[in-house]
Amino acid sequence: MNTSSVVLAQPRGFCAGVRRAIGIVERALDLHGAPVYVRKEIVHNHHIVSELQRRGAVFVDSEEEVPEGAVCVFSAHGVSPGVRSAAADRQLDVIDATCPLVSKVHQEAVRFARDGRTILLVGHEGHEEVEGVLGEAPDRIIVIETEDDVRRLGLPDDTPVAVLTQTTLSFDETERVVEALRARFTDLITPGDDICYASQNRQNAVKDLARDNDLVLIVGSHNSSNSLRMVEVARDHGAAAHLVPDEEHLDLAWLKDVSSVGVSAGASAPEILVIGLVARLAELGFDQIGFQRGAAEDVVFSMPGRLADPVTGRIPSTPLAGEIAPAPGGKR
Ligand code: 2E7
Ligand code: F3S
Repeated sequence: MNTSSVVLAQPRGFCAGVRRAIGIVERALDLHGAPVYVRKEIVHNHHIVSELQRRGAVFVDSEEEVPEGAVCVFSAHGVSPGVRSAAADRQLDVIDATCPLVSKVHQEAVRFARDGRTILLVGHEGHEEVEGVLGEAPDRIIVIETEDDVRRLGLPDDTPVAVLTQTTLSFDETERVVEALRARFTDLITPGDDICYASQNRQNAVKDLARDNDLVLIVGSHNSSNSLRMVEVARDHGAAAHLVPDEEHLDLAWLKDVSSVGVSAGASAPEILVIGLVARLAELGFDQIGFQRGAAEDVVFSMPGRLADPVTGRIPSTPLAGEIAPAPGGKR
């Protein structure tokens, strides 16, 4: 008898910032009608982007591409002050979907720069979140990624520094970089909690999945930093692991000699894609489905007051996972 199994991670998938960001675009479409312009991908997931496009969102790379005076949503990853002022110059009607946990890092950057510290921002150069924070104090922020970067920093060891990080990094890897910084700099401060609750919880769940299963599959798009980190965490903890944008990208060669598959999803990946992958695995004989016992998440971020109902003044609640983005062609 075939006893191949699948275990679903808990928690997995949408975080509070993603639910809020997608809800903001949906609400803006309801209030203003199409088109609603969105600067950059609202979250890094191809399925979400195409579903919102189908409903009338227009995704642009720059605020300069948005017609003057039009509604423009800023993505969950945040923007630099330069982008905000360019949008104001074009008199755009801005709705900000920046995750509140990213806004907190912006505020820290402003505060440390004002205090005269050099800010070492641990993160991936070119990622939108890093670009946004960097823009808060471009002359005072240096982006670093690895322990080697720490060694290469051309700063005196007694430079007053502050350490901030991208919110979606690998917790363990970042600890190593921060330790190297602590070992080198004599006047260093770090708030230390920039990696968000959702990244930490998903990574912790993936560690257990990797210990208990031969293979770990992470549902997420290729530009999703937190999803990529989950793949790395699984590999670091002994499992073969792959990123799977959707079930069509499942490579059957990965399943050779595998009897148990752990499945999780990045913070921007909708549950519908997880269901599709699990259904495909079941067709292939992985039909014993189990669930990890993991922490329930109850974090909810409120929607901007700007999206209140014009008649009742009520601010809509943030949509729950599963209410968002049905399968292509599905009904709401
Ligand atoms: C915003 C932030 O959209 P994502 O895949 O983004 P990353 O940063 O992981 O590429 O996931 C949700 C999200 C995570 N972080 C949104 Cl700052
Ligand atoms: Fe925010 Fe973390 Fe999600 S930074 S958008 S809660 S992955």
